[in-house]
Amino acid sequence: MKETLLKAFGEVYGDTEGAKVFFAPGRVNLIGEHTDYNGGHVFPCALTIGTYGVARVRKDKKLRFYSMNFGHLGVIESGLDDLKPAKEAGWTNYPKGVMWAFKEKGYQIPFGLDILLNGNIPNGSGLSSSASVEVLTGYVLKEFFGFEVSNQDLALIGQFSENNFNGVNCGIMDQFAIAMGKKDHAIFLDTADLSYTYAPVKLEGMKLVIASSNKKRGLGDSKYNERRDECEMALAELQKVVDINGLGDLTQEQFEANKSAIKDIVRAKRAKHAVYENQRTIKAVKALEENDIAQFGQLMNESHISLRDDYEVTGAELDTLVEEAWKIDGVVGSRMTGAGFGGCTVSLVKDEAIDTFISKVGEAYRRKIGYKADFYVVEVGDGPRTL
Ligand code: NG1
Ligand code: MG
Repeated sequence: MKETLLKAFGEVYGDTEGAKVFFAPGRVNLIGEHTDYNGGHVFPCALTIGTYGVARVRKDKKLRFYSMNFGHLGVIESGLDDLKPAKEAGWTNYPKGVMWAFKEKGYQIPFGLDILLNGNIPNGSGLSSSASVEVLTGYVLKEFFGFEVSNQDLALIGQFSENNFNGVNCGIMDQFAIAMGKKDHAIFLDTADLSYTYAPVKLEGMKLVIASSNKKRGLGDSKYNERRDECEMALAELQKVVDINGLGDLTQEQFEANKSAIKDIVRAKRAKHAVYENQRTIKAVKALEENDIAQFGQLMNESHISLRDDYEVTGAELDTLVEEAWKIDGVVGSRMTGAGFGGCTVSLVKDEAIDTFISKVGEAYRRKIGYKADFYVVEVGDGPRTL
Protein backbone atom coordinates (compact mmCIF):
# COMPACT_ATOMS: atom_id res chain seq x y z
CA MET A 1 0.00 0.00 0.00
CA LYS A 2 2.72 2.46 1.05
CA GLU A 3 4.77 1.87 -2.12
CA THR A 4 1.74 2.19 -4.37
CA LEU A 5 0.82 5.48 -2.74
CA LEU A 6 4.33 6.91 -2.99
CA LYS A 7 4.50 5.86 -6.61
CA ALA A 8 1.22 7.61 -7.33
CA PHE A 9 2.46 10.71 -5.49
CA GLY A 10 5.60 10.73 -7.63
CA GLU A 11 3.55 10.45 -10.81
CA VAL A 12 1.30 13.34 -9.80
CA TYR A 13 3.92 15.69 -8.31
CA GLY A 14 7.08 14.73 -10.22
CA ASP A 15 9.06 13.14 -7.34
CA THR A 16 8.63 11.85 -3.80
CA GLU A 17 11.30 13.86 -2.01
CA GLY A 18 10.25 14.61 1.59
CA ALA A 19 6.97 12.72 1.21
CA LYS A 20 5.51 10.72 4.10
CA VAL A 21 2.57 8.37 4.21
CA PHE A 22 -0.25 8.72 6.77
CA PHE A 23 -3.51 7.01 7.64
CA ALA A 24 -6.71 7.97 9.46
CA PRO A 25 -9.58 5.50 9.91
CA GLY A 26 -13.28 5.71 9.15
CA ARG A 27 -15.76 5.02 11.94
CA VAL A 28 -19.03 3.33 12.66
CA ASN A 29 -21.31 4.11 15.58
CA LEU A 30 -22.52 0.95 17.32
CA ILE A 31 -25.24 2.68 19.34
CA GLY A 32 -26.08 6.18 20.62
CA GLU A 33 -27.54 7.96 17.62
CA HIS A 34 -28.48 11.64 17.57
CA THR A 35 -27.28 11.89 21.14
CA ASP A 36 -23.96 13.65 20.48
CA TYR A 37 -25.53 17.09 20.13
CA ASN A 38 -27.84 16.42 23.08
CA GLY A 39 -25.16 15.98 25.72
CA GLY A 40 -25.62 12.22 25.66
CA HIS A 41 -23.40 9.20 25.16
CA VAL A 42 -22.21 7.62 21.93
CA PHE A 43 -20.43 4.32 21.33
CA PRO A 44 -18.51 4.44 18.06
CA CYS A 45 -15.37 2.65 16.94
CA ALA A 46 -12.67 3.36 14.39
CA LEU A 47 -12.31 0.93 11.49
CA THR A 48 -9.36 -0.60 9.69
CA ILE A 49 -10.54 1.06 6.49
CA GLY A 50 -10.01 4.79 6.14
CA THR A 51 -8.08 7.51 4.34
CA TYR A 52 -4.47 7.17 3.21
CA GLY A 53 -2.57 10.37 2.59
CA VAL A 54 0.86 11.17 1.21
CA ALA A 55 2.12 14.65 2.02
CA ARG A 56 5.24 16.79 1.91
CA VAL A 57 6.09 20.33 2.93
CA ARG A 58 6.72 22.89 0.19
CA LYS A 59 9.10 25.82 0.24
CA ASP A 60 6.34 28.32 -0.55
CA LYS A 61 2.76 28.81 0.69
CA LYS A 62 1.09 26.96 -2.13
CA LEU A 63 -1.30 24.06 -1.47
CA ARG A 64 -1.75 21.26 -3.97
CA PHE A 65 -4.33 18.54 -3.56
CA TYR A 66 -4.92 15.37 -5.51
CA SER A 67 -7.38 12.60 -4.71
CA MET A 68 -7.02 9.19 -6.30
CA ASN A 69 -10.74 8.68 -5.60
CA PHE A 70 -11.59 11.77 -7.66
CA GLY A 71 -8.66 11.47 -10.07
CA HIS A 72 -10.65 13.02 -12.91
CA LEU A 73 -10.53 16.37 -11.10
CA GLY A 74 -6.75 16.48 -11.41
CA VAL A 75 -4.48 18.53 -9.14
CA ILE A 76 -6.35 21.30 -7.34
CA GLU A 77 -4.27 24.30 -6.32
CA SER A 78 -4.83 26.84 -3.61
CA GLY A 79 -2.80 28.94 -1.19
CA LEU A 80 -2.39 29.04 2.58
CA ASP A 81 -3.33 32.72 2.57
CA ASP A 82 -6.51 32.18 0.53
CA LEU A 83 -8.42 29.91 2.90
CA LYS A 84 -11.97 31.16 3.39
CA PRO A 85 -15.01 29.27 4.74
CA ALA A 86 -16.73 27.65 1.77
CA LYS A 87 -20.06 25.94 2.07
CA GLU A 88 -19.99 24.52 -1.44
CA ALA A 89 -19.25 20.86 -1.97
CA GLY A 90 -15.83 19.75 -3.14
CA TRP A 91 -13.57 17.41 -1.26
CA THR A 92 -10.67 19.87 -0.86
CA ASN A 93 -12.82 21.92 1.49
CA TYR A 94 -12.18 19.31 4.19
CA PRO A 95 -8.36 19.56 4.27
CA LYS A 96 -8.55 23.29 3.58
CA GLY A 97 -11.04 23.70 6.43
CA VAL A 98 -8.69 22.06 8.91
CA MET A 99 -5.78 24.25 7.83
CA TRP A 100 -8.03 27.27 8.22
CA ALA A 101 -9.13 26.01 11.65
CA PHE A 102 -5.51 25.66 12.85
CA LYS A 103 -4.84 29.22 11.73
CA GLU A 104 -8.01 30.43 13.49
CA LYS A 105 -6.79 28.74 16.68
CA GLY A 106 -3.52 30.66 16.46
CA TYR A 107 -1.17 28.06 14.95
CA GLN A 108 1.23 29.38 12.31
CA ILE A 109 1.42 27.11 9.29
CA PRO A 110 4.75 28.23 7.82
CA PHE A 111 4.69 26.42 4.46
CA GLY A 112 2.28 24.92 2.00
CA LEU A 113 1.92 21.23 1.24
CA ASP A 114 1.56 18.77 -1.61
CA ILE A 115 -1.08 16.24 -0.65
CA LEU A 116 -2.36 13.08 -2.28
CA LEU A 117 -5.26 11.17 -0.76
CA ASN A 118 -6.69 7.75 -1.41
CA GLY A 119 -9.52 6.44 0.73
CA ASN A 120 -10.92 2.94 0.93
CA ILE A 121 -14.02 3.97 2.84
CA PRO A 122 -16.92 3.47 0.46
CA ASN A 123 -17.83 6.97 -0.66
CA GLY A 124 -20.93 8.49 0.95
CA SER A 125 -21.55 5.29 2.89
CA GLY A 126 -21.94 7.02 6.23
CA LEU A 127 -18.62 5.78 7.60
CA SER A 128 -17.39 9.32 7.96
CA SER A 129 -14.94 9.76 5.14
CA SER A 130 -15.12 13.52 5.70
CA ALA A 131 -14.11 13.34 9.37
CA SER A 132 -11.41 10.87 8.38
CA VAL A 133 -9.92 13.43 5.95
CA GLU A 134 -10.20 16.15 8.61
CA VAL A 135 -8.37 14.16 11.28
CA LEU A 136 -5.78 13.02 8.74
CA THR A 137 -5.08 16.63 7.75
CA GLY A 138 -4.70 17.71 11.38
CA TYR A 139 -2.37 14.79 12.01
CA VAL A 140 -0.24 15.70 8.99
CA LEU A 141 0.08 19.32 10.16
CA LYS A 142 1.00 18.18 13.66
CA GLU A 143 3.65 15.78 12.36
CA PHE A 144 5.26 18.20 9.93
CA PHE A 145 5.09 21.41 11.94
CA GLY A 146 5.41 20.04 15.46
CA PHE A 147 2.16 21.53 16.75
CA GLU A 148 1.52 20.50 20.33
CA VAL A 149 -1.95 19.08 19.96
CA SER A 150 -3.36 15.88 21.39
CA ASN A 151 -5.49 13.50 19.35
CA GLN A 152 -8.49 14.86 21.23
CA ASP A 153 -7.53 18.37 20.03
CA LEU A 154 -7.42 17.00 16.48
CA ALA A 155 -11.02 15.86 16.94
CA LEU A 156 -12.11 19.26 18.24
CA ILE A 157 -10.30 21.12 15.47
CA GLY A 158 -11.90 18.83 12.89
CA GLN A 159 -15.35 19.51 14.31
CA PHE A 160 -14.63 23.26 14.50
CA SER A 161 -13.65 23.24 10.86
CA GLU A 162 -16.66 21.21 9.75
CA ASN A 163 -19.00 23.54 11.72
CA ASN A 164 -17.41 26.81 10.67
CA PHE A 165 -15.68 26.21 7.36
CA ASN A 166 -18.01 23.65 5.76
CA GLY A 167 -21.16 24.88 7.51
CA VAL A 168 -22.18 21.44 8.78
CA ASN A 169 -23.45 21.67 12.33
CA CYS A 170 -22.18 18.22 13.34
CA GLY A 171 -21.60 16.92 16.85
CA ILE A 172 -18.24 15.64 18.05
CA MET A 173 -18.78 11.90 17.56
CA ASP A 174 -17.21 11.33 14.15
CA GLN A 175 -13.97 13.19 14.65
CA PHE A 176 -13.59 11.88 18.20
CA ALA A 177 -14.08 8.25 17.19
CA ILE A 178 -11.49 8.62 14.44
CA ALA A 179 -8.87 10.61 16.34
CA MET A 180 -9.14 8.42 19.45
CA GLY A 181 -9.62 5.06 17.74
CA LYS A 182 -8.21 1.93 19.37
CA LYS A 183 -7.97 -1.52 17.81
CA ASP A 184 -10.66 -3.94 19.06
CA HIS A 185 -12.24 -1.28 21.28
CA ALA A 186 -15.21 1.03 20.98
CA ILE A 187 -15.22 4.44 22.62
CA PHE A 188 -17.86 5.13 25.26
CA LEU A 189 -17.93 8.90 25.05
CA ASP A 190 -19.99 11.26 27.16
CA THR A 191 -20.46 14.22 24.84
CA ALA A 192 -21.50 16.41 27.79
CA ASP A 193 -17.92 16.66 29.08
CA LEU A 194 -15.87 14.55 26.62
CA SER A 195 -15.02 12.00 29.32
CA TYR A 196 -14.60 8.56 27.79
CA THR A 197 -13.58 4.98 28.37
CA TYR A 198 -12.59 2.24 25.96
CA ALA A 199 -14.69 -0.91 25.96
CA PRO A 200 -13.27 -4.08 24.41
CA VAL A 201 -15.27 -5.28 21.43
CA LYS A 202 -14.53 -8.99 21.52
CA LEU A 203 -16.65 -10.36 18.75
CA GLU A 204 -16.12 -14.08 19.06
CA GLY A 205 -17.77 -15.95 16.22
CA MET A 206 -19.42 -12.86 14.76
CA LYS A 207 -18.58 -9.76 12.77
CA LEU A 208 -19.75 -6.25 12.14
CA VAL A 209 -21.37 -5.93 8.75
CA ILE A 210 -22.12 -2.57 7.19
CA ALA A 211 -24.86 -2.34 4.60
CA SER A 212 -24.74 0.80 2.51
CA SER A 213 -28.13 1.88 1.17
CA ASN A 214 -26.64 3.84 -1.74
CA LYS A 215 -29.39 6.36 -1.11
CA LYS A 216 -28.12 9.89 -1.48
CA ARG A 217 -28.73 12.04 1.56
CA GLY A 218 -29.29 15.57 0.24
CA LEU A 219 -32.52 16.43 1.97
CA GLY A 220 -31.19 14.71 5.05
CA ASP A 221 -28.86 17.58 5.77
CA SER A 222 -31.71 20.00 6.35
CA LYS A 223 -33.63 17.38 8.35
CA TYR A 224 -30.54 16.93 10.51
CA ASN A 225 -30.60 20.58 11.45
CA GLU A 226 -34.38 20.40 11.92
CA ARG A 227 -33.93 17.59 14.47
CA ARG A 228 -31.29 19.60 16.27
CA ASP A 229 -33.68 22.55 16.48
CA GLU A 230 -36.52 20.36 17.73
CA CYS A 231 -34.31 18.95 20.49
CA GLU A 232 -33.11 22.40 21.44
CA MET A 233 -36.68 23.67 21.79
CA ALA A 234 -37.71 20.63 23.82
CA LEU A 235 -34.70 21.16 26.07
CA ALA A 236 -35.62 24.81 26.65
CA GLU A 237 -39.17 23.77 27.61
CA LEU A 238 -37.89 21.08 29.97
CA GLN A 239 -35.41 23.48 31.55
CA LYS A 240 -38.36 25.48 32.86
CA VAL A 241 -39.29 22.56 35.10
CA VAL A 242 -36.09 20.61 35.69
CA ASP A 243 -32.46 21.64 36.12
CA ILE A 244 -30.56 20.08 33.19
CA ASN A 245 -27.93 21.09 30.65
CA GLY A 246 -28.87 18.61 27.98
CA LEU A 247 -31.43 15.90 27.22
CA GLY A 248 -28.69 13.43 28.10
CA ASP A 249 -28.98 14.49 31.76
CA LEU A 250 -32.42 12.92 32.10
CA THR A 251 -33.30 9.38 33.07
CA GLN A 252 -36.32 7.83 31.40
CA GLU A 253 -38.31 8.25 34.63
CA GLN A 254 -37.42 11.93 34.90
CA PHE A 255 -38.38 12.43 31.29
CA GLU A 256 -41.77 10.75 31.75
CA ALA A 257 -42.44 12.83 34.87
CA ASN A 258 -41.66 16.12 33.11
CA LYS A 259 -42.55 15.59 29.46
CA SER A 260 -45.80 17.55 29.71
CA ALA A 261 -43.61 20.67 29.69
CA ILE A 262 -43.00 19.99 25.97
CA LYS A 263 -45.87 21.69 24.20
CA ASP A 264 -45.76 19.79 20.96
CA ILE A 265 -46.32 16.10 20.46
CA VAL A 266 -43.78 15.68 17.69
CA ARG A 267 -41.13 17.54 19.63
CA ALA A 268 -41.83 15.33 22.65
CA LYS A 269 -41.13 12.24 20.50
CA ARG A 270 -37.80 13.68 19.37
CA ALA A 271 -36.80 14.40 22.96
CA LYS A 272 -37.97 10.96 24.05
CA HIS A 273 -35.66 9.37 21.51
CA ALA A 274 -32.68 11.41 22.72
CA VAL A 275 -33.32 10.51 26.38
CA TYR A 276 -34.08 6.81 25.82
CA GLU A 277 -31.28 6.36 23.28
CA ASN A 278 -28.80 7.76 25.75
CA GLN A 279 -29.98 5.34 28.44
CA ARG A 280 -29.89 2.48 25.93
CA THR A 281 -26.30 3.32 25.10
CA ILE A 282 -25.30 3.18 28.77
CA LYS A 283 -27.06 -0.20 29.09
CA ALA A 284 -25.49 -1.51 25.90
CA VAL A 285 -21.97 -0.76 27.08
CA LYS A 286 -22.73 -2.53 30.34
CA ALA A 287 -24.12 -5.52 28.43
CA LEU A 288 -20.96 -5.70 26.34
CA GLU A 289 -18.80 -5.55 29.47
CA GLU A 290 -20.76 -8.46 30.86
CA ASN A 291 -20.35 -10.26 27.54
CA ASP A 292 -24.13 -10.30 27.10
CA ILE A 293 -24.06 -9.96 23.33
CA ALA A 294 -27.71 -10.94 22.95
CA GLN A 295 -28.73 -8.00 25.13
CA PHE A 296 -26.40 -5.72 23.17
CA GLY A 297 -28.07 -6.81 19.93
CA GLN A 298 -31.53 -6.31 21.40
CA LEU A 299 -30.62 -2.74 22.35
CA MET A 300 -29.33 -2.11 18.80
CA ASN A 301 -32.72 -3.24 17.49
CA GLU A 302 -34.57 -1.00 19.95
CA SER A 303 -32.37 1.88 18.89
CA HIS A 304 -33.49 1.43 15.30
CA ILE A 305 -37.16 1.29 16.25
CA SER A 306 -36.82 4.52 18.19
CA LEU A 307 -35.02 6.21 15.26
CA ARG A 308 -37.75 4.95 12.95
CA ASP A 309 -40.83 5.76 15.02
CA ASP A 310 -39.90 8.60 17.37
CA TYR A 311 -37.02 10.38 15.70
CA GLU A 312 -38.23 9.60 12.17
CA VAL A 313 -34.88 9.61 10.42
CA THR A 314 -34.83 6.17 8.81
CA GLY A 315 -36.86 5.95 5.60
CA ALA A 316 -37.80 2.97 3.43
CA GLU A 317 -34.20 2.19 2.47
CA LEU A 318 -32.74 1.87 5.96
CA ASP A 319 -35.91 0.23 7.31
CA THR A 320 -35.77 -2.40 4.59
CA LEU A 321 -32.12 -3.18 5.28
CA VAL A 322 -32.76 -3.52 9.01
CA GLU A 323 -36.13 -5.28 8.93
CA GLU A 324 -34.84 -7.82 6.42
CA ALA A 325 -31.77 -8.36 8.60
CA TRP A 326 -33.94 -9.03 11.65
CA LYS A 327 -35.57 -11.96 9.80
CA ILE A 328 -32.29 -13.81 9.47
CA ASP A 329 -31.09 -16.39 11.98
CA GLY A 330 -27.67 -15.44 13.25
CA VAL A 331 -28.26 -11.69 13.17
CA VAL A 332 -27.63 -10.59 16.75
CA GLY A 333 -28.67 -6.98 16.18
CA SER A 334 -29.17 -4.50 13.35
CA ARG A 335 -29.78 -0.76 13.17
CA MET A 336 -29.25 2.32 11.07
CA THR A 337 -26.05 4.17 11.94
CA GLY A 338 -25.07 7.81 11.45
CA ALA A 339 -27.50 10.59 10.70
CA GLY A 340 -29.99 8.39 8.86
CA PHE A 341 -32.18 9.27 5.83
CA GLY A 342 -29.69 7.31 3.73
CA GLY A 343 -26.20 6.14 4.53
CA CYS A 344 -25.87 2.75 6.12
CA THR A 345 -26.84 0.19 8.71
CA VAL A 346 -24.62 -1.75 11.09
CA SER A 347 -25.37 -5.34 12.01
CA LEU A 348 -23.79 -7.87 14.33
CA VAL A 349 -23.84 -11.11 12.41
CA LYS A 350 -22.65 -14.59 13.38
CA ASP A 351 -19.89 -15.84 11.08
CA GLU A 352 -21.96 -18.68 9.67
CA ALA A 353 -24.82 -16.31 8.76
CA ILE A 354 -22.81 -13.64 6.93
CA ASP A 355 -23.22 -15.07 3.41
CA THR A 356 -26.94 -15.60 3.88
CA PHE A 357 -27.25 -12.12 5.35
CA ILE A 358 -25.60 -10.48 2.37
CA SER A 359 -27.52 -12.44 -0.24
CA LYS A 360 -30.95 -12.34 1.45
CA VAL A 361 -30.88 -8.71 2.56
CA GLY A 362 -29.31 -7.69 -0.74
CA GLU A 363 -31.97 -9.49 -2.75
CA ALA A 364 -34.88 -8.09 -0.74
CA TYR A 365 -33.42 -4.60 -0.94
CA ARG A 366 -33.12 -4.69 -4.69
CA ARG A 367 -36.66 -6.05 -5.01
CA LYS A 368 -38.24 -3.46 -2.69
CA ILE A 369 -36.12 -0.39 -3.31
CA GLY A 370 -35.13 -0.94 -6.92
CA TYR A 371 -31.35 -0.61 -6.74
CA LYS A 372 -28.56 -2.40 -4.98
CA ALA A 373 -27.08 -2.14 -1.52
CA ASP A 374 -23.39 -2.75 -0.81
CA PHE A 375 -22.05 -4.83 2.06
CA TYR A 376 -18.78 -4.56 3.97
CA VAL A 377 -17.50 -6.84 6.69
CA VAL A 378 -15.43 -4.47 8.82
CA GLU A 379 -12.90 -4.64 11.65
CA VAL A 380 -12.23 -2.28 14.52
CA GLY A 381 -8.88 -0.52 14.18
CA ASP A 382 -6.57 2.19 15.55
CA GLY A 383 -6.60 5.99 15.19
CA PRO A 384 -4.44 8.20 12.94
CA ARG A 385 -0.81 7.25 12.34
CA THR A 386 2.28 7.59 10.19
CA LEU A 387 2.90 4.51 8.06
P1 NG1 B 1 -22.98 10.99 9.92
O1 NG1 B 1 -24.12 11.34 9.07
O2 NG1 B 1 -22.78 9.53 10.01
O3 NG1 B 1 -21.71 11.70 9.52
C1 NG1 B 1 -24.11 12.59 11.78
C2 NG1 B 1 -23.29 13.60 12.54
C3 NG1 B 1 -22.83 13.05 13.90
C4 NG1 B 1 -24.04 12.52 14.67
C5 NG1 B 1 -24.83 11.54 13.79
C6 NG1 B 1 -26.09 11.06 14.44
C7 NG1 B 1 -22.19 14.89 10.75
C8 NG1 B 1 -20.94 15.11 10.00
N1 NG1 B 1 -22.13 13.97 11.73
O4 NG1 B 1 -23.31 11.48 11.45
O5 NG1 B 1 -22.17 14.05 14.63
O6 NG1 B 1 -24.86 13.57 15.13
O7 NG1 B 1 -25.21 12.15 12.56
O8 NG1 B 1 -25.83 10.31 15.59
O9 NG1 B 1 -23.20 15.53 10.50
MG1 MG C 1 -19.61 13.36 6.98
